[in-house]
Amino acid sequence: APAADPQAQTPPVPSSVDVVIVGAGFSGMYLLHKLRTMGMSAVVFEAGTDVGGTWYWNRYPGARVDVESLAYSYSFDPDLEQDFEWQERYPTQPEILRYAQYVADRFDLRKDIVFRTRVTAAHYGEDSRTWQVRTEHEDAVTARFVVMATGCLSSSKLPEIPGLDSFKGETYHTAHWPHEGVDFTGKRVGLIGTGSSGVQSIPVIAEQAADLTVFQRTPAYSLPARNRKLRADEISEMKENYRAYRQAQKESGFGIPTPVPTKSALEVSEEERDARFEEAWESGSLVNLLTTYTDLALDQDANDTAKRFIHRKIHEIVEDPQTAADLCPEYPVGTKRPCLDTHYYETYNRPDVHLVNLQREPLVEVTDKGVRTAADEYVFDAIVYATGFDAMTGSLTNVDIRGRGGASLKETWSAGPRTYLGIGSAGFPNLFMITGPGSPSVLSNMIVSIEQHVDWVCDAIDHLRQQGLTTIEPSQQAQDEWVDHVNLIASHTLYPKANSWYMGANVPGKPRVFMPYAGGVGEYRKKCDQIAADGYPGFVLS
Ligand code: N01
Repeated sequence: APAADPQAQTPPVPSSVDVVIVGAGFSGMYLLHKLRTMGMSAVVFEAGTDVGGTWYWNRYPGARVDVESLAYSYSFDPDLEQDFEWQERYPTQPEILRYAQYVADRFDLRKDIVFRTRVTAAHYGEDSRTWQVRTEHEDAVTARFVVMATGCLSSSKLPEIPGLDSFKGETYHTAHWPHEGVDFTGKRVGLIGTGSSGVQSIPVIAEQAADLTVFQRTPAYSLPARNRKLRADEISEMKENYRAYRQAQKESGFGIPTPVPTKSALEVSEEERDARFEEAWESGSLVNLLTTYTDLALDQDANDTAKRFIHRKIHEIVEDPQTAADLCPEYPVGTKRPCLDTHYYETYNRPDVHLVNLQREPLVEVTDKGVRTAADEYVFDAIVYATGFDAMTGSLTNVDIRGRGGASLKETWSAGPRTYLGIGSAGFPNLFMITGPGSPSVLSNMIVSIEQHVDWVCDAIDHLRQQGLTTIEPSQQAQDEWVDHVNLIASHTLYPKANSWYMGANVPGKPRVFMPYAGGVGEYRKKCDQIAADGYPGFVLS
């Protein structure tokens, strides 16, 4: 069905509901649907004009997911997964947005979603045991529960250099791409940032622009996606086996079933290892590469074998030796989010594409004409910022959230996020986060982790209802132990060795804490399920 006009359907804001949901991405949409089936009232506030979250905002050229479509989709409704027809192995942003809109239509979600409305504050009243939620339009809603379904990568960031406003040409951020698209034909374009958004958009912008200059502070490890149209037989095979596949997703490490590695990268011959890496490279799957051996994420020497393999690939593809060397990362493979690309490295063989290594010539400022580095001034018609996000905490701490005693979440987290299970935080009763810091979240297939949190939160709310209770909140002790546990697991890995957004390293002044839970989706789910089955130890219920 064609997407309904969201504006026409935007409902009046109720004065009181059981649950306020912040965000109408995949988390908020499923949560709304599930709460309705439980007979609870809910309203969703969404800053955009339609559903889709990440896939609503990130419309830059070349935007795709890097988890396969048949796996990156809701599992909660067996009929939905039978009825939707995915087109590509790695669907484009428009295809995923269409899926979100299809789900919104199918479950009639929009009638409880208030679009164009950003939540600005949520304050807890200890006497009433309710939350007062306010929006940018001065709406005020009272709710028993608030769920931050705000996503891990929603709060975009620009480079911290002077002069951003002085540039006279066009500027774009990949996360706020104009809905009508951008025509770079005949233009000199500068692009800053070589994470997933940069790596995906660079080849597409290069095709169109007269000239493209890429400013790279840290190179990415990227694998060719080998994207293609899905074949009818693979779609029908998945649809026949979906229940078993979904179960395997839930038990897996990354929310994507893959064979569990059994060998160390260091116990096999170089030939055997290279053959395995080659197979992963050819497969076009990041998880295949990351799960080739048991110790890639744990041991520097093991990781170095993968690093050498990818460096060799880059040198084989990129003709100019200096450019190839500049594109080779030094941090361990996988410790910053690796990328999947379509012709990324090949793009640097074009005569009209230039790479500027900011480690040799740092950014100084944006000028009226373009970008100045320590070595040169570059003149552009357009600048694209592919400079990422204040990840995992930004969209939580940007809202004025106040819990017991008026304590602000932002201040409480000033030395790094503190949660129990990445679902709640001590001192903030009945406030839940979907895929919050301290949960597998960004180290997983997001939809698998989203569904798990939504189900867990709904079960907890239902438990309170059944027991005649009103509040649930992590105990300080359980939270402290969980934070220690999350840190301990991270400390056994190579993750802390990179300056990544997982560590908060991309935002100046942000505390350096490894934010996601690295113990795997399956293990994490078991812990959460056990806690629910045992009556929520570690949470205070009242
Ligand atoms: O953001 P990023 P992103 N001066 O933070 C550079 C998901 N995602 O939007 O690495 C100069 O990764 C920064 O340099 P450095 C995915 O989880 C998924 O690309 O900090 N450069 C980096 O190169 C991904 O990881 C998909 O040294 C500056 C880049 O900008 C996450 O979103 C697609 C700078 C930012 O890279 C974020 O990806 C897209 C400065 N001041 C996104 N500040 C898929 O599913 C930043 N940079 C495929």
